[in-house]
Amino acid sequence: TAVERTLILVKPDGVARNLIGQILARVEAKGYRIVALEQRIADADLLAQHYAEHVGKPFYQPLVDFMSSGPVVAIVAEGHRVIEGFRALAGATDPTRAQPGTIRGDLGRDWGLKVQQNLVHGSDSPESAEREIGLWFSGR
Ligand code: YYY
Ligand code: MG
Repeated sequence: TAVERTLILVKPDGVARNLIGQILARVEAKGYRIVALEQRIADADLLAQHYAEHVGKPFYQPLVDFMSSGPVVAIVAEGHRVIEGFRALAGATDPTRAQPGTIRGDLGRDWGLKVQQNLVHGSDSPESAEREIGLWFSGR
């Protein structure tokens, strides 16, 4: 298999709860290499591009409001099948339903906003990964 890269975000809830290190530790412990990392506050334009597939859905505006509510950590991780592998590490979208053993399943729960506070994002395909890495790390 070929080496892939994926975009991981530690979302504002993960940063606010001081879980950056625990999340990075799981990525590293799995054997993936961290090749870029930056903490920043995402603006509406970046988030509109990042979540283009969800524009118009009922959860879109609350999602973007949440994602711009505080800093996020953007990470590029590298490894064989890292796109699929990080999605497996992250667990299901709804942290209440995510399997224990996953990032969302172990560290996440419903805090009253249903599923948007689910700690991490991971690209879902090679095409998404390339597009998202370009958005978050343009010119690097
Ligand atoms: O890829 P993943 O993050 O697991 O889920 P997506 O279906 O791409 O949705 C992106 C993001 O939107 C999700 O992490 C939480 C939020 N969301 C939501 O608030 N309500 C939903 N019904 C579905 C998704
Ligand atoms: Mg997604």
